[in-house]
Amino acid sequence: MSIIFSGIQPTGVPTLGNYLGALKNFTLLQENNECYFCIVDQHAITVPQDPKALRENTRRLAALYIACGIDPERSVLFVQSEVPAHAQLGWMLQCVSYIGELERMTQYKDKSKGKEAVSAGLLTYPPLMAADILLYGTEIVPVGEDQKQHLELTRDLAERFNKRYKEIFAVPEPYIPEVGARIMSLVEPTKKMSKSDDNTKSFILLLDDLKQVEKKIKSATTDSDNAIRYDKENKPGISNLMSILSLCSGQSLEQIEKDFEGQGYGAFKQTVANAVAETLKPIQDRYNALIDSDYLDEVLDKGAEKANQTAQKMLKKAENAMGLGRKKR
Ligand code: ATP
Ligand code: LTN
Repeated sequence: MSIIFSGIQPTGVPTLGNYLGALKNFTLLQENNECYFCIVDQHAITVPQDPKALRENTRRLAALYIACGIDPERSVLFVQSEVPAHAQLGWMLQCVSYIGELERMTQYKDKSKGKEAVSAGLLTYPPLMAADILLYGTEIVPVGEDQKQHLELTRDLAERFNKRYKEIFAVPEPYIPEVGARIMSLVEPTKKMSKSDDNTKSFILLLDDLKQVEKKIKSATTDSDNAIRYDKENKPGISNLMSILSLCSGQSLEQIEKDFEGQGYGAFKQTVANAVAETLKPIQDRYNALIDSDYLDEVLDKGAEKANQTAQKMLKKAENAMGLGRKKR
């Protein structure tokens, strides 16, 4: 049994990429582990957010966590800003981070590129993420490929703090799935599928209308060689659709290659569309039943209470180690 932590930003409706790369694994991991799943609204405000939309997206994401299979009886589900220890430890970890290492983060470079006004929070995003993780004694962090660098920095910060002050933090390991860690854009299959992409055809959102989903998959960029073969370098579009089909249907990539030998892209795309629709339909049904329920608030209230209890203990240890406050608490 390990301690697991992961977070998703409420910056819109999660994509099929978020589901296959992260959410789906969360549900598998909760079977035998102590899990904390967080809606990281404080990370979301590192770029401007409309306050009303942020609240809606926070609630929506909570409902989607449960709709995707997170069981609130087994896992602690909560909103980051409702557990103040995250921001408190985040500040302390900023003070052990170096500006140089933060400036080297590729997510920071990508998100700040070409922008006139970049918030300080976008730069100091990783120490807040490290605080999320370290507060719970986390051993394993399930994430998509894009978060690997942030996890390495989290490990560095934990080790630096432990060495400089006191051994209090567990040093966490990333858990990155072999297939699905990087679901690609349907329009430009060399870029990751992202809910912040300007082109809505490039992503599938978990709450997209299923007819739209079919259309998006049918118009996905492929190639002209008309063979269904997994080759990420030369056939990124087809390989991406094969990964999606494999994860949604449970078939291996080899099996898919065999099944579609000699068949055209039309039939293949239809099969992918059907498999995605079958995956999304039950999630959408459960979501619709949850979104306006009092149950959702009860789960989040209870989650925040449990998370606060655990997080406070670690926060106190860190404050004691650093010498904050008048006396040891
Ligand atoms: P954006 O959609 O704005 O790029 P994001 O999806 O990177 O944001 P989150 O919503 O916080 O940010 O991501 C939640 C989880 O989903 C993370 O673990 C992340 O690694 C994973 N993830 C995001 N995009 C993909 C993708 N295309 N394929 C696989 N996993 C992904
Ligand atoms: N940085 C992540 C979201 C995130 C996270 C975390 C993931 C914030 N805190 C803690 C895992 C553990 C992202 O952008 N996807």
